[in-house]
Amino acid sequence: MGGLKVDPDKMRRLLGVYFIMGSPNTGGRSPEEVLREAIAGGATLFQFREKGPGALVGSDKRDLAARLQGICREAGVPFLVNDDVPLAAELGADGVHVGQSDEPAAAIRAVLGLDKIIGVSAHTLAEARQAIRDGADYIGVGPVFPTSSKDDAEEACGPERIAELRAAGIRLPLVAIGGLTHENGARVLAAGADGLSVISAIAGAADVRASAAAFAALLR
Ligand code: TZP
Ligand code: ICP
Ligand code: MG
Repeated sequence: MGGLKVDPDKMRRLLGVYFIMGSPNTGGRSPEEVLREAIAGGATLFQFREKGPGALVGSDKRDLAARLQGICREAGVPFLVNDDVPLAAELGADGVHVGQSDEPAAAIRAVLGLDKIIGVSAHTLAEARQAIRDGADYIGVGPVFPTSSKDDAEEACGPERIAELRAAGIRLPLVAIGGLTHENGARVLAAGADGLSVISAIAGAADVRASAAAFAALLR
């Protein structure tokens, strides 16, 4: 506990190459090794998202999370947990990312503490404004492009949605997600995103390190 809410400029920098992964996303490879490679390539933030076919539960999920948290800690990369606030609290994670069907950010901050990073998925201007009122540190907007990594994903909104949110005055740190590639990432940044949130184009890449590095190059 203690400390201050994360500085927005620092938050924007952290969102740059925001890698998301769970054990179903690695094509059978070791999640620890994939995470190490992604960080070596330039991932700036990590979210543990243990969802989808074959996802671990219970103590298996917690133990994997703890190992990945250790890798992040050694590298100085913040470690966030998707949805599971009790797990984030138990591990002392750096924060959480939650969706529209989860608790509001304000309630989560009351549990986790003022200094934790809380990200909220927003698909519309109204949801973005509500996330800001609730004290979110950043919003995740997407799917920007079609994705096969989330079975209940909404329809792709295109980079236009990000430009719309910026034009409407949303200044909160904002990361784009959904179907991002080395080819389309620049368009998303040009539309006003602070960073690129990626599962399959990094976790499923033949060369994980090179893929993360290619995303990092788009930020410069
Ligand atoms: N939320 C919106 S799209 C998405 C999530 C978790 C999945 C992104 O995965 P990918 O493989 O980068 O499209
Ligand atoms: N955005 C981010 C950053 N993470 C997610 N899991 C999501 C949207 C659904
Ligand atoms: Mg959720």
